Amino acid sequence: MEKIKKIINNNLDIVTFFVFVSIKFSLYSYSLSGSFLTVLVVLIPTWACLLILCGLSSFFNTKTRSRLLYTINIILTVIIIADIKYFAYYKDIVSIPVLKLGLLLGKVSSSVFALIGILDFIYVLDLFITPHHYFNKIEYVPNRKTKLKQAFSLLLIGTVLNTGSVFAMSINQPNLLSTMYSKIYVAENLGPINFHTIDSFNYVKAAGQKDTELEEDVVLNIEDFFDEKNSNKENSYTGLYEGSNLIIIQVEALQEFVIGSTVNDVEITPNLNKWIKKSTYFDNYFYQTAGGNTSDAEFITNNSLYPASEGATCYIYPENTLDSLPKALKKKDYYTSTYHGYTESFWNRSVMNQTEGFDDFIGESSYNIDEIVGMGLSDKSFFNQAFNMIEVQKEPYYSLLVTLSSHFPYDGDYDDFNVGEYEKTFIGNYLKSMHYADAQLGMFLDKLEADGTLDNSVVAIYGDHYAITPNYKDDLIQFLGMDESNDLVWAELQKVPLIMHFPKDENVGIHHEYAGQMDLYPTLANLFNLDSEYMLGNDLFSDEKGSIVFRNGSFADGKIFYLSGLNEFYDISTGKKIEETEELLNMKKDRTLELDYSDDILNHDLLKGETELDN
Ligand code: GP9
Ligand code: MN
Repeated sequence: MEKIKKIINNNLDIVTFFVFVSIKFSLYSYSLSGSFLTVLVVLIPTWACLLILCGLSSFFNTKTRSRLLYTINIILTVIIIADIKYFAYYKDIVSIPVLKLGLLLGKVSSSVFALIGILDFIYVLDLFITPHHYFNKIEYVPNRKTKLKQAFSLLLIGTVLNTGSVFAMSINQPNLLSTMYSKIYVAENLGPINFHTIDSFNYVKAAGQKDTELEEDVVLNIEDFFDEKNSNKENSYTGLYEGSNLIIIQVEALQEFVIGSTVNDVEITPNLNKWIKKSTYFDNYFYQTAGGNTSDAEFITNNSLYPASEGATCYIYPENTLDSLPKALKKKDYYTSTYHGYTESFWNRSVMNQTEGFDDFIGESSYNIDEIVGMGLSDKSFFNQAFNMIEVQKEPYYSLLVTLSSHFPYDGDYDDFNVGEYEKTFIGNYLKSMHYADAQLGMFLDKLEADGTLDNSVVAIYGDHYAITPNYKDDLIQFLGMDESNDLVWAELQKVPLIMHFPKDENVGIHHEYAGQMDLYPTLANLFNLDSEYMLGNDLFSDEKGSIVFRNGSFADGKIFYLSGLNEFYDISTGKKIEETEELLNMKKDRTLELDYSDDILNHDLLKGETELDN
């Protein structure tokens, strides 16, 4: 007992620091998650980080060590309070891009500091009541060997524990740490030190690339590429809908195969099927998303650039300058807003939507969360509330709505839809989610039609990405009544529908060209007469034959399909593999060039000031 007391007395600064900062980290985690469970989960990484800090301080003499720990305590307290205040206001965590953007706009400091309240005093209390634990002279002067032993032991235990926690998260949620799709989850489960360290690491990694100058001849090549692409863009659709409103609906996990399909002779998507008959329908439209899933779909659609090859674009390039669809429409005096009934910070939307130039992002906190289906606010309630807001918007407007209820694993409380033998199966649940999403979409479109909005609006509806993961491939093949599946069949199944509805039901028809999400912006740019220049996709109404390149280097043009993972070419009409010819090899080189250009644009922020490429 005496011995323990002595150890505590000799290390009073370390013990005080450890105990109080642990409490602060637990409160931090609770403030973000509202759950006691995460408070337990965060304990190990918290202790681990604090042991590392105590270990590092222990290399110094006791006086310096104490002062160092007190200073670190102050810094951590400031970070914690800033994070919590920012979270209370923006439902997001302070990350470097958030901070830079926030300070730039002069928004963060004023709004966040206005939120500081009496409860925050808890976080600074120990700094006032325990300074003597740090500043009173600690008699203990360990010899060099004891000092080093203590420092190394603390450091070692801390490092092992921390690596274990970070590793466990990377196993449970494979892409989370590289894509950071939910910064809050990382912060509340790994604590503020780990979160800010990982965030800084990701930031420095991306910034390192951005600051390097791109060789002049590459910039010239990119310029030539766009010059060529932008020549002769006009066609009979140019400017047809200039000045109309634009409503884009991105539907969660809507794959093409459900369109027109039935279960027990009942249509899965009766509403979309009905609207397709009154619209232009693209039935060979592929998603082109990568690690950023939904957010990639939003990014590709609004920018016609490829998403990042690794990680999530919205997290790696949130500070880039973009030549986006909302910005181009703003030049024509449009009011631009995006609607999504989920946490604002998810996929870094609160930052990325500003970067893309949307006037407003109507996120979760703007809705009455009166009904939950699946991952959050039900599509039904979402559409109803968004409708009321859209109705009173200043015209002309561009509104992007991103749905949520049909999110994986499709186990929401969807309305009854008899899926017969597929009841309680993954496929069956997915079909129910689609039937539900379709009903809500139908209701929304009917309302827009009834009140005359559709008379002067273009509406585009598409799916964001795959719904059926490869482990359910056989179930899907069986549902579709196909005998066998090969890699081409699977690649061909990665389609999402694109429906474009025009005033007075104009332009009805089905287009079979191969196309993808990158093509929507150039199509709209032509229809609305926008002066956007740096789009890598193609106008869907141009006479050129369709083609699509995927982020992983696969590509297709309606005749051949190249699968980059296998380095194999397929003839789409026969479904058979074909030998690589000189022509195909050249095609491969050409196509991948586009991917490089897109990466160059993002990595070197070439659209900054929209001048660098022009020079
Ligand atoms: C959440 C939603 C889901 O906001 O967009 O994203 P996902 O998991 O599909 O990428
Ligand atoms: Mn999604």
